[in-house]
Amino acid sequence: MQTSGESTKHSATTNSRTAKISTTATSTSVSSTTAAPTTAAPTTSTTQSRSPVIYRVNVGGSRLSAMNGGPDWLPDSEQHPSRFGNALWSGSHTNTTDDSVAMTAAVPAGTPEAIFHSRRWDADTKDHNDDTEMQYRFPVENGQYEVRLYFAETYLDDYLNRRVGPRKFSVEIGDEEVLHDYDMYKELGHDRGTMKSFTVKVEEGVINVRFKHKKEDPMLSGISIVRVESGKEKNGHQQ
Ligand SMILES: [Ca+2]
Ligand SMILES: [Ca+2]
Ligand SMILES: [Ca+2]
Repeated sequence: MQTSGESTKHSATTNSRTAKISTTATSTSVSSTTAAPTTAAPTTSTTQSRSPVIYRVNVGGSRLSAMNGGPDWLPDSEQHPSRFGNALWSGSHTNTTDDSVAMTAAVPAGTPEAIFHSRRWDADTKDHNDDTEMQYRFPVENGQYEVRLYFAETYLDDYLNRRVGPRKFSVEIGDEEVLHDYDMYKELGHDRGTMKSFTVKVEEGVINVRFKHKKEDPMLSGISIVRVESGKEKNGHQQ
């Protein structure tokens, strides 16, 4: 069982929604490009020094070197939780697997498989009203960004999914719900990683991503923030 009996204290400071992310030009402010093959477009090594990736966090694990330019994946382990997350308040914990994780075409080329070997899951308390949800906040200059969330169900297998699952949670970026009752086992099965991308326009200098319980514990393997310019990613460089 991933749920822990550990109680968590509500933190008004970290749980407040100060982020305001406005809608983009289209009718929906946040667009999902879950499985678009374009996200896995091949890149050349010459774009390494101009990567538009602003942040990478290996959620639940240790620091990982970037495989094709851009910033390293920063640690977010039990011992060294990310400064961008709220692990100390949310009651979230980490876990790892040694099993290999297959990756869908939505995962950008050059993404280290190792990011899927570690994860952070947010313990739920008995009283949902008193629970602090897991969140990540990234300070950024105002502008347009792509928020990339890396998911793999490395805990629930068929047996556990039937016994304690399904795992379902929602994700908010700013005040916008971008994933509703996401069931990654249903979508991916066991030990298969994917990336979901959401484009947001930031007007108040911060990107705030929250993971909201529905059933079992929200779980995340990695997160990255990519700057978008003029509706396109700078240099067309993806990862
Ligand atoms: Ca929590
Ligand atoms: Ca496994
Ligand atoms: Ca990870």
